[in-house]
Amino acid sequence: RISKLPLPKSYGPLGNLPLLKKGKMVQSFMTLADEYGSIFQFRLPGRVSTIVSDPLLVKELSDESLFTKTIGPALKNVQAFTGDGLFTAESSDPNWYKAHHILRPCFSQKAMKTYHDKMVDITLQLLEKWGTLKSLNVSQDMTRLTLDTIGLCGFNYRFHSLKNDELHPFIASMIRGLEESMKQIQRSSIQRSLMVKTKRQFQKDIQTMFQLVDEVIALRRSSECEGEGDFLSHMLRGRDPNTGENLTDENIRYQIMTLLIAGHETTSGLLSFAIYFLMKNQEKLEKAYEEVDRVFIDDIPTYEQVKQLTYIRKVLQETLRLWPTAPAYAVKALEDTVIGEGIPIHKEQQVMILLPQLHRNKEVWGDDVEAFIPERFEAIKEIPRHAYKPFGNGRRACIGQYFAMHEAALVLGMILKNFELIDKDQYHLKIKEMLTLKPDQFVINVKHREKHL
Ligand code: MNH
Repeated sequence: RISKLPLPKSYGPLGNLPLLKKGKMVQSFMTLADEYGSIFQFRLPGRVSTIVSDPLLVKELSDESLFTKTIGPALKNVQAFTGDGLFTAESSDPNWYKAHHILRPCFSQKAMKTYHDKMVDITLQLLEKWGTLKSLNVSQDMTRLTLDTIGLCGFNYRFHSLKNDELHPFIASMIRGLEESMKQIQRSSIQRSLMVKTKRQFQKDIQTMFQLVDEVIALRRSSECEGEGDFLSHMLRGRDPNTGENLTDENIRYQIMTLLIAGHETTSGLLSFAIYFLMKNQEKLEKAYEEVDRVFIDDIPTYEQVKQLTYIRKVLQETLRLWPTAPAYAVKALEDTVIGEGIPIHKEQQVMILLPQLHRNKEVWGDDVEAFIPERFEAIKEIPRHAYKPFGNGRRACIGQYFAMHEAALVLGMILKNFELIDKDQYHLKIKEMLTLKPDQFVINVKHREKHL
């Protein structure tokens, strides 16, 4: 019986902080879980976390009558720019309920049909760009592509970031902002109070992002009819089903920030990791080529054809198993309770679920957990529901999951239909952590494929 949680080596007032490698918090937690087990405690300055990666414990933590999502340390810092938007609102916040109901219709299967042509539009820009480049940075271009896609589908706004060499100011500020939110966790309070310049930059970046959002809203208000049915039109018109209230202007601003950020960073990482895994697993790559050649018969795929990419979908699921791009989430106990075999969790205590480690459980996946095998998802019914949580849990699960999967399958399909992937530098996977995960400095070549008849 585990009743006392393992606590890794502690360093006085710094607690366990020195055990985290700089910029590698998630990967450090994975190493610690290997050593201390699938539940352990971790002391950061001013707080204690419990870190869980055991499927049976996660099953218990997924019971929404006992536990609910809470805003963990990283998301607390992100709140500086996403406020009470969907992602960073507490479940008990009336604004969460309101926005959830107003935005839900934007993410139904049916709504995906209305985004399809716009997603194709942006993907064609990517193909055109890649056709002319000698060497390309995959993660960067995927970030450009997914930002342009969410901008166009959600807000009828064109960032034009694929057309520019420099990163769009919104992305530059967002990347710095997210990185800073993560770094803040790993600083002691003394360090924090000294970093005046960093704080000023953080505020500046937030203002840059707000400015863009305000521009998007102003543009819409000046041209009433554009963007019919997109996220923004729902937010400007939608009402709470219970109270009949609209979203406030301030809340709409936070929702736009939330959807722009949550709606592209994770999908971008997913596409980059998927390309990485396919490039390193020739036999799986051949199967994916076979499927796109069979299903994508024209240059422009239809909505239905994207839905027929069943192998590509498994590639994406397996990619999210190994590197879930939103790698952790936090829940808290609603009342004093006990999990596992007598581990007490007191009311309000936060528990962090560490997804990449949960997804490497050998009892669930077998001994070859590190191997990239999309075929695992053929028998999807056999995978215990709580052993695989790349989109979170319950009411607070990802609202954009269909959006992400449609976009990722479409883009990956179109890339494979057109290009051969060349691992020119024998890329060695290095992961960049900034709230989300992505391959760092992942540079490849592509070559046009001979057209198959
Ligand atoms: Mn998404 C919540 C992962 C794509 C918008 N998302 C979550 C959560 C995970 C997640 C995990 C739960 C976090 C938590 O419990 O704290 N999301 C992903 C992944 C992808 C993704 C792995 C792509 C791959 N997400 C998207 C897209 C959008 C989006 C695309 C929007 C267009 N996600 C959200 C929003 C929430 C969320 C909004 C918060 C939902 C809520 O709490 O009501």
